[in-house]
Amino acid sequence: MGKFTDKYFRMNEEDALQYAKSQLEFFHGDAEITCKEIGDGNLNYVFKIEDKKSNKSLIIKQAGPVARISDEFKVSPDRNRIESEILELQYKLSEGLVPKVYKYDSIMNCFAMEDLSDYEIMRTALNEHKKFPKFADQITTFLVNTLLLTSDAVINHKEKKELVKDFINPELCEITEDLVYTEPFYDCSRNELLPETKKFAASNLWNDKKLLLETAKLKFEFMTKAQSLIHGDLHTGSIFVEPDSTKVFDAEFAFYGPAGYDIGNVIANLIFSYENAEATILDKKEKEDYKGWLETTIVDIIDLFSKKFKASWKENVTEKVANYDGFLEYYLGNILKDTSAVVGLELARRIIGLAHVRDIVSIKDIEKRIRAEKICLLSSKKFILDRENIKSGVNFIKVIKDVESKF
Ligand code: SR1
Ligand code: MG
Repeated sequence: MGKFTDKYFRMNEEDALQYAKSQLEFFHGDAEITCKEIGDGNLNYVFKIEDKKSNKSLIIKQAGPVARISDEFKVSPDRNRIESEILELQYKLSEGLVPKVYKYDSIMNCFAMEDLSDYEIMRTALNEHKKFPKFADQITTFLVNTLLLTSDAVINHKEKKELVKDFINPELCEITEDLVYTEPFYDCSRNELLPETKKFAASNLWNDKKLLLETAKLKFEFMTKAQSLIHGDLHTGSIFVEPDSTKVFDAEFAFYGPAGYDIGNVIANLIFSYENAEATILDKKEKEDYKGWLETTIVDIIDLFSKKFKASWKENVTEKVANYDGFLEYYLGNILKDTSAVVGLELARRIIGLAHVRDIVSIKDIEKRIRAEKICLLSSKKFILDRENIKSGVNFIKVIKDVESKF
């Protein structure tokens, strides 16, 4: 029985190094490889294995039986299979806008993939106020291809149901159902928020019965709307960027859910960068310039998504009734409505709930941080309640600008 072929155990750096040597046909026999654990996410362990001699490197990602952030979350290591399989599928659908997977190992619950160390995590880069002019174009190609081409409008319905089965992901979905759709909307003991923000959340969100009813409807839609094979956690910490290139990773929350969930996550996390820029860039011109780029990016993502979605629909739809007059507009309109709602949910949960974002918590000036948090919370409410009317890029950005002008 081999060390890695018998029974699962959680690897340390030395184990991962041995694993790469003995289980992966990637490095030459004379390679001098090193290993470093570089994971900083909430759930997994990520090892970078490098051979300085040949300059070759790869990443091994291993899932543990509980979340890294807290033992409270018991999460099946099967998420590692889900992630490696969806990355392979998305690689084909999106023409390489995700890292290449080399091997999945169902015993060690790990997979080896392309090392993207030349890239930066997008959240970190945005908080350093860097611009990525091609991002809107690249991410909308990823979104349209992965969301439309996995839907009933395009693929055979029996094949689609097989995919629904393969990507059933109850534990990770439960995390989202709790952390995104439930806990931010009451005084939950797991929430973590500043006392002043808590008062604001209580009077503006927790006491608003109309808002609570909408969040209940949205939670049930998330649980029941098997529309597209979604990434499920598409925030800017799940995206690698280079000046000219974008790669989406960390897809372990993938399942068949509402398409708007992914688009909404991208937009909400750009709004966090926008509020980071508002609070931390002191020079007026520089601030206007950077916020201007983020505005354009948000507007372009919504409008380019709609444009590319319509074009791909005309080219790829196979379902007869989907071609009836008016159906495309109805279908896309619903995705945009869901997008707006998810922008609202993500804005609230990252301020109130357990999992925060560095864009906001790194704002050192406490008054500015509280202002940013209040802007996110009031905008959250608008994105949820007015979702029926928020359909174009300009509509999305107007919500933020209107709320910002009140503070
Ligand atoms: C327990 S996991 C907390 C959060 O981290 C992940 O990236 C997801 O966003 C999840 O909600
Ligand atoms: Mg993640």
